[in-house]
Amino acid sequence: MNLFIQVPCLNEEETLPLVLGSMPKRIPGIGRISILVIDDGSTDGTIDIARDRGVTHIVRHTSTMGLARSFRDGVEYALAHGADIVVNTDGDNQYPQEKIADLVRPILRGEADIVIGDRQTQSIRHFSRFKRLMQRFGSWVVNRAAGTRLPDAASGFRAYSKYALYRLNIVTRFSYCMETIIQAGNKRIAVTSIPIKTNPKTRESRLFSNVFEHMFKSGQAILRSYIMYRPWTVFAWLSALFGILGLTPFVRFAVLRLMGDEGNHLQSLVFGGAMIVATLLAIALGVLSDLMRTNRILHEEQLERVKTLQYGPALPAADGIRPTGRPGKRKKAP
Ligand SMILES: Nc1nc2c(ncn2[C@@H]2O[C@H](COP(=O)(O)OP(=O)(O)O)[C@@H](O)[C@H]2O)c(=O)[nH]1
Ligand SMILES: [Mg+2]
Repeated sequence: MNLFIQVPCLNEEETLPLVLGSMPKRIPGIGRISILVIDDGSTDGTIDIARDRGVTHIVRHTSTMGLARSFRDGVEYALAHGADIVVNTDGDNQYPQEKIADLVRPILRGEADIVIGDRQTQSIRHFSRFKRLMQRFGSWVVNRAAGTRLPDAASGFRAYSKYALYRLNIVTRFSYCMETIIQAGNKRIAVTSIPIKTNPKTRESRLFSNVFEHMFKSGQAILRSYIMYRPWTVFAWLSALFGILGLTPFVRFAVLRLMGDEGNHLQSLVFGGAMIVATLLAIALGVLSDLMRTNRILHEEQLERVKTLQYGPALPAADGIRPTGRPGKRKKAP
């Protein structure tokens, strides 16, 4: 089994040595461990540090393209170089590299295809109460959208099997963490999590300047992914809501007429009419997005086949035919 540990970096010269210095040298069940640094257009000495410390796998962007793109390019590189498992960790030394062995274990055993390091955010001291609450709420929303039960949806410390990487396609620019969970849940990819303790904070987050920005961007990513996978749920609820709002004034008008009221109730009827138009629009959008969903599924199947041709076959955990794994239990579809 070939493991690639990828570290996306944007100006991480100060903390990258700590990350590289704490990488595991050997992991039971893993034949080769390769470190991959993805430099997203850093202007400091990140790349020199990586080379000095003996990193030979480097993906370099000439300009900053963002974390999601860096993740995708890293995965492409790792798969092209024979990765069976890819672990993602951050360049700010937030995550405990010693835990990588635990992170890949469920994959080696054929029990899961994605393993997430649960930071146990409720006990992180430097998180404010509000941030903790938002972390919990964010994870709850993601779990609802994905049909999963994961305690820490925003954690970037994860292991992915080759199979999971074949099936995931990242399309949003931000918050690929949330997006991957929603995709995994809807595609019935086995996801699990293990508890980890994060290292002391080295610096402020560069991805988000404050909690509200984090919430806004994550919310956007969740909504977009959800509409992608469950368009009918969204548009059926919207059309039901508009439908009720639209019919109410007409029913009221009919009842009042029967009771002998001669008024024309123009305002409420105009409002009702507008709501009925909105209902029809929501139904039409539902039909269109459902057709697009069918298209997406076909495209994704094609992409999977292309990846299989490019990088060789990959099997899901539930098949339990991993070389080092014991037979996995087939999960019941939720
Ligand atoms: N490629 C890329 N990586 C970034 C960018 N911003 C932050 N990172 C990396 O993403 C990881 C997480 O960033 P960090 O600032 O610690 O955000 P946090 O997850 O909110 O703590 C680190 O490895 C950073 O080097 C970016 O714009 N592009
Ligand atoms: Mg960080």
